[in-house]
Amino acid sequence: MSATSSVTAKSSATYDVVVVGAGFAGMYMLHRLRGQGMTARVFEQGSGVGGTWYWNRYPGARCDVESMQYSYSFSEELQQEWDWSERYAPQPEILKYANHVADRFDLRKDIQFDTRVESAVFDEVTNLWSVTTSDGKTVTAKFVVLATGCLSNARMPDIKGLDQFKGKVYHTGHWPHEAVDFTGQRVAVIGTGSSGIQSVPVIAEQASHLTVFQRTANFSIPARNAPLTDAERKKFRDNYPEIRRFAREVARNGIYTEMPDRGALDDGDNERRAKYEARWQRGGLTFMSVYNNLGLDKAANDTAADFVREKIAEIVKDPRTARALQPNDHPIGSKRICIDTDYFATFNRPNVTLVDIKSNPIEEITENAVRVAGKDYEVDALVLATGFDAMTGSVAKIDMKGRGGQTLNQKWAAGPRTYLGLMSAGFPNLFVITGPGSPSVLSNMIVSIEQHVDWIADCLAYMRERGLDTMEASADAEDKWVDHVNEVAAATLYPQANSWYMGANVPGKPRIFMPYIGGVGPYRKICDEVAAKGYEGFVMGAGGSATQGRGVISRGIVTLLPSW
Ligand code: NA7
Repeated sequence: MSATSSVTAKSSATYDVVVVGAGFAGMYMLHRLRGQGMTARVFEQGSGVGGTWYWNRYPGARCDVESMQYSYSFSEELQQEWDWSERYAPQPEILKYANHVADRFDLRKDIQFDTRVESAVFDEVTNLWSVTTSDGKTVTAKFVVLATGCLSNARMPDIKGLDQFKGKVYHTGHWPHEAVDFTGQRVAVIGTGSSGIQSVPVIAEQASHLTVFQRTANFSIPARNAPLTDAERKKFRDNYPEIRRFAREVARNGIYTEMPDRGALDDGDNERRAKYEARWQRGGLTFMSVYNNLGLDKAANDTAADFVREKIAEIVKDPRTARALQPNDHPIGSKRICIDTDYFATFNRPNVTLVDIKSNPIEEITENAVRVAGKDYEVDALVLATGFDAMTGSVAKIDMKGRGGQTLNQKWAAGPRTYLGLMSAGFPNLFVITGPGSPSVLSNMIVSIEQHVDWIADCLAYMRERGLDTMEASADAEDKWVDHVNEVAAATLYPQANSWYMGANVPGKPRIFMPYIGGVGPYRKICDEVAAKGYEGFVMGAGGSATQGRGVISRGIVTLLPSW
């Protein structure tokens, strides 16, 4: 692959690769491509790097994976030198880290900010993609990599009257860059997913009154966030080789932690309770890995769910509010579990009210109030913590045309279809980072991002060495992979929840379990084996002739079930 041109002044520049998005995936992809001597252009809608962490600036926004693990591992110097201040990094610090990485690896010169990719069309004669951007220009590229993120398309709720509200309206996923001060204001938060649960305690401290509108009660575990000491940082740094290896190859979710060797019903009541209590005190996502069958066996899952429901009842003083906050319509963990700082205790404050909108949905938003069951809750500001059109939303906004003029939206009308979450048949030379069909949002995203970027970069090097210029998923391999993804999901409790994993939060979106739940370690092994077998299941070509990678993907991986 020659560096055909890296001219930026012309509107018809040709690159080896166009990367869409400058979040953690796009930045590392650019770094790897440059390292291989390829020309690349990154288009980013925001005015800065960071992706999800650029947009999600709401009060209390933090990562739910510990900072020492939610960080790049590709540079030893970077991971040794960067000082995370807290166990869970707050959003401003993650954004500072993203900017530091951009500076340190001199990434900005190949990133065009404030530019949306509007369309990408594959030319079957030249085997090039034409990529048109919001500044009206078109560039061509041999490859396109979608690094568009999984939680990047904030979803406005379809609530009657929203547009007539006279006060300020904020969406957690699209928060203003200037400081927002709710002091003395009456505030409504609509939505109690992770963003609502993180922002409610912080907003409650400022607002004169906060009303939380809850459609679905959510399970949340205390974060037990705290400043990191030098000794804690050193412990990670000294052991990074093993911690990173474990997260990549062994862990189900890309997080270094103990692997449970028994199920919840293998222990007696007292022992089980003691284990849950210990994890509750420790705090964080690893609550779900006390046992190896909480995601698989409803009776086992109920023991963990009951424990958390009891905790909520202990914390929340008003029994009616406590009951309303206890989730009872989905297994614990089947919606992404939240971690919080004082969320449930916030409902003991005199200035906080919970309104259950499950039984009585919001009727209307008026000029100054949210109306439920005929009652007006007057507010000065609305915070919509209503989530994202996850995993496919940002891809769907780009008009992608592959072979025969078929659009990706047409192909994915009944749900996303990919081979390994990396490519979709009929769309040659188009890669997706952490796409549907890969572990993605079920994992520590940075572990999954690095794996995909490395796989794609190695694949491009392989093609260059052999003079190959096209690659795409075969329809057969894709069908088998989609079946496998569904088969593995169906063996778990996950599809029982109306979650964004299922697309269930977006009216009209097909109900498909989108991420691959077979585990980060087993998934990596599959991807590596596919590459080792000459990119088995992919069709590669040079100058119009095509060859198919050997054989078809192996089946029976369903035995590699997750143990969260
Ligand atoms: P989530 O987890 O999708 O949460 C969105 C919340 O908003 C959830 O409680 C929804 O209730 C609620 N919602 C959505 N639409 C409406 C309408 N129309 N009316 C009332 N309530 C509504 O998004 P987050 O931003 O909190 O978190 C996303 C991920 O980011 C999270 O999992 C972490 O991985 C980080 P529902 O549950 O659909 O009944």
